[in-house]
Amino acid sequence: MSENHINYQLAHFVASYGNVAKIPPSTCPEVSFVGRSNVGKSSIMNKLFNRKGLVKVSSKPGKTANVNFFEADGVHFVDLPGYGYAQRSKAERARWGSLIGEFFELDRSFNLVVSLVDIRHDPSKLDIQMIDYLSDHEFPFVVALTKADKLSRGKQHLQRMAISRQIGISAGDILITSSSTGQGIDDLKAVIEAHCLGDGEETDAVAPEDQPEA
Ligand SMILES: Nc1nc2c(ncn2[C@@H]2O[C@H](COP(=O)(O)OP(=O)(O)O)[C@@H](O)[C@H]2O)c(=O)[nH]1
Ligand SMILES: [Mg+2]
Repeated sequence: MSENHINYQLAHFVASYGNVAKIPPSTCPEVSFVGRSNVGKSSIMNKLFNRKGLVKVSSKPGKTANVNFFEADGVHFVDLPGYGYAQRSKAERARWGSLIGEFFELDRSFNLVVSLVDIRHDPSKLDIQMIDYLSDHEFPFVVALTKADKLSRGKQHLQRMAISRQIGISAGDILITSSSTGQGIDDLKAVIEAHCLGDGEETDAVAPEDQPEA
């Protein structure tokens, strides 16, 4: 990994876990992807990696029930199971809840969580809950609206404003993306790189030498 860029060409599958307790401790920066089933998580990861079939894309929602780890150039990309698929049984929903809950309770390198929301619809109750959870627990996260190619440019910006109000995140902090056209993918890469590369210190953190003497 160079100082400023992740070489996504190096992307490869690492491992799949159905049980959070089996996930080994973080060994590098991690970017995880959350969102409802079918929102476009796998597609956006493939677009980042520029590899069509690396992350399985399903036309049938609700297929990813595992936590899947990919690696590119010393950064882990984590495909988390999707939520909110209506046809799911109560037991499957409960399994999702404990899997995601346990994952975010792990002591890991949560450099960035990418929270995906379909640009065409109002955020669901579960989208709002997910974003509130990330925000309340102070995870570094970015909201990326998916499938922007389905709307005109004008509608995209109107939807971003509407969604911004509903989730309580300023519109300027919400990315507009499309895995079909590549719109917003470079912006997403820039956010990922800002959170994963460099010396690992937050830009607004007080460096040890700047701290007042005790
Ligand atoms: N038009 C359009 N379709 C998309 C886009 N991203 C994903 N899809 C489609 O949405 C469906 C679900 O995508 P997938 O990546 O598997 O969603 P996941 O369940 O969140 O991983 C598939 O049929 C994709 O082809 C996009 O940016 N534009
Ligand atoms: Mg998927």
